[in-house]
Amino acid sequence: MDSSILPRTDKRQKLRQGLLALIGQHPAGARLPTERELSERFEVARETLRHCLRELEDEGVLHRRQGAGTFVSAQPVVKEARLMSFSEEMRQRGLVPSSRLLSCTTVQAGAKLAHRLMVMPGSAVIEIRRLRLASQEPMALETSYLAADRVPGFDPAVLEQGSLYELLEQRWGLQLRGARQQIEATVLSREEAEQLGVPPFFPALVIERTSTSTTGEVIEFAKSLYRADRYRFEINVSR
Ligand code: 16G
Repeated sequence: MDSSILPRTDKRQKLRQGLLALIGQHPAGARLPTERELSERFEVARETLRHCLRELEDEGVLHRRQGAGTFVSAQPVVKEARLMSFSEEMRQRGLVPSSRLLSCTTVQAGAKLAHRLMVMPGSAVIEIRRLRLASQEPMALETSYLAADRVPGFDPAVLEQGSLYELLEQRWGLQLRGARQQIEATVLSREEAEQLGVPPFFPALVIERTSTSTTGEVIEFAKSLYRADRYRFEINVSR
């Protein structure tokens, strides 16, 4: 469909999504193409483009410097309270999710882990450590634990590219229904900071998530360390 015949709001929405996707491909501080180039690329009038850029500027996604251009801001990613995978969450924000598999081993559940996963102490648990990236930038270090007998034949190689939640669903039909989460502030160790590309003792958010399937089984216990400068947790509350 020719974008010029789209109703105005659809056109704006499409432009906004296109700009967010473009911004997601650039690191913080990168300069975006000029207004002329952007309006040609997205086939919109300069005024429509400016309006959208102003909105994104107000939201802290980008900033403009007089005479110098438009730059990508290091805005924290806002987390919503719907149970989402890292991949879904980043995509929703126009960022490209990816992972680096750091290790995958089978360990014996100690009392605490066994309690969390609702398995017998000493039973086999798969421990997966991943560096999670958003548009190539390190965002979180994530350790996931899965009871080995709930995921027979688990092959970590697929996680280099894909999503754990998708794998759980597609391979073993495990649908996640909800999770209990705990969030705490911390500082990163030297090693963690190095993996996340920040100085030692940099602040971070520790999020622990215990996820349950639609049949009531605990599927995953995960501990994620999110860079505090790139991630913000936000929930809506009502009374
Ligand atoms: C989120 C979950 C994590 C889960 C991952 C799956 C938190 C704190 N943690 O990062 O438990 O393993 O999503 O993401 O939200 P994936 O499907 O993209 O691999």
